[in-house]
Amino acid sequence: MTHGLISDELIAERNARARAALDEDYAALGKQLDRADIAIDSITQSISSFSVAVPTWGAGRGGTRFAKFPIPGEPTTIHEKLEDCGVINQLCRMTPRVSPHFPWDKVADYQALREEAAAVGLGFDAINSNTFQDQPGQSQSYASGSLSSTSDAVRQQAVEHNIECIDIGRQLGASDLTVWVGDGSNFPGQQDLTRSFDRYLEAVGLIYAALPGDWRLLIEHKMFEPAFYSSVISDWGSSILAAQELGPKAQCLVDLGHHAPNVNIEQIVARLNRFGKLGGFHFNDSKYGDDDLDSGSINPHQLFLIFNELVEAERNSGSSFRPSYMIDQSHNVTDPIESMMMSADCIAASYAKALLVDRAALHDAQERNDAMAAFQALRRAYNIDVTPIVAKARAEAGGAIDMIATYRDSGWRQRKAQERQRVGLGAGIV
Ligand SMILES: [Mn+2]
Repeated sequence: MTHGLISDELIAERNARARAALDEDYAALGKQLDRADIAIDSITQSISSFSVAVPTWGAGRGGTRFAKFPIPGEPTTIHEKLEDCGVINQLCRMTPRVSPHFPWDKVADYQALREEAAAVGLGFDAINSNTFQDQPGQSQSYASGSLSSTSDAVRQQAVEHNIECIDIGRQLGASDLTVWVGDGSNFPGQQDLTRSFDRYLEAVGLIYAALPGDWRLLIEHKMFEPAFYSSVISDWGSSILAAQELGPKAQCLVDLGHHAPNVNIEQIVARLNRFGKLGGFHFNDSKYGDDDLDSGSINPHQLFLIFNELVEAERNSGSSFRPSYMIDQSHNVTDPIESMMMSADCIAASYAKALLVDRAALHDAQERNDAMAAFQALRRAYNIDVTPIVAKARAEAGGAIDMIATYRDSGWRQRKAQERQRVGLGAGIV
């Protein structure tokens, strides 16, 4: 399954060294959870079935608008990116799908690309279109917007690109199209705030009409950047209005870094789910106004509260609840493989903690308006160290108990530094 990646013998050998401590910690946690009538194995089972996609563009070092500092051995082609994503999944066993971005990941033969991904244990997740930058040979420019452009020809080009993404996605076995537009304005008065949204709705309606029956169109909002005064799809309000206008196959995608500071994101989750519009998540963290830091690195409590709502939604919605989860961060100072493994670990841990919440006690306290009891129901779960659960789920699936140590021992990046073409110095972005 994972030929050519990290040797399974190395993983087994490293795991053998860490196994006794893990078993001891897992047994101790099991006893602790027993006292609360929770069977630890049922939580481990849920974590084993949990997965989150990784983006192809996250496999390379990111940058800022000031600079990008590449590392030797970082991937530059879609083929190398698939290899690195294969390593991430091989060690963490939680990221079996890759989310590609077009035209960045364009190839001549998508059937071959699908087979290449399968050979390193991967499938494809949501397809991401790109109408926020111009490509060589493109007839129209997105300098003044794409799907909301005042120009018919620009809108048509943007629509056609998205329809091409659907076609590529069908060949790759995907079933979601994520549409994020950078459209917006930098000056008050620059753009008619109503007409730009109308033009967007009309254009995205044409993409919606081209969706195959079992596909979803995920609308990703972003408060600002690249536009700094107004964005056409700036918030979850604009997003859900568009999704409701389009129809049932259109849903909203929440990127954790795309809100105003301190916005109550868990409440947005509850609202979107209530109206069947919670389509997916892009996980990252932010301290100020960015959307780039590693998931849970700044505010793990927020991540837990979000998963608390997701678990509520899961219980209330049954099989219709299938949000598309993806890690969307920019790794400027770390090896992207290490960041994505640890982010997947942190996301799964937040999910595990949310599964530990005593929901009967929580709901009872809520009905009785006992604020402290309700808060304690959450706090008790949040305070539990679930590390052994996530590590156990990973190890049972063949992953590494100590992911970073195993990865560093493997010498993967050093080996790739010999084999891969060095990344040139260049501008930042993404
Ligand atoms: Mn995103």
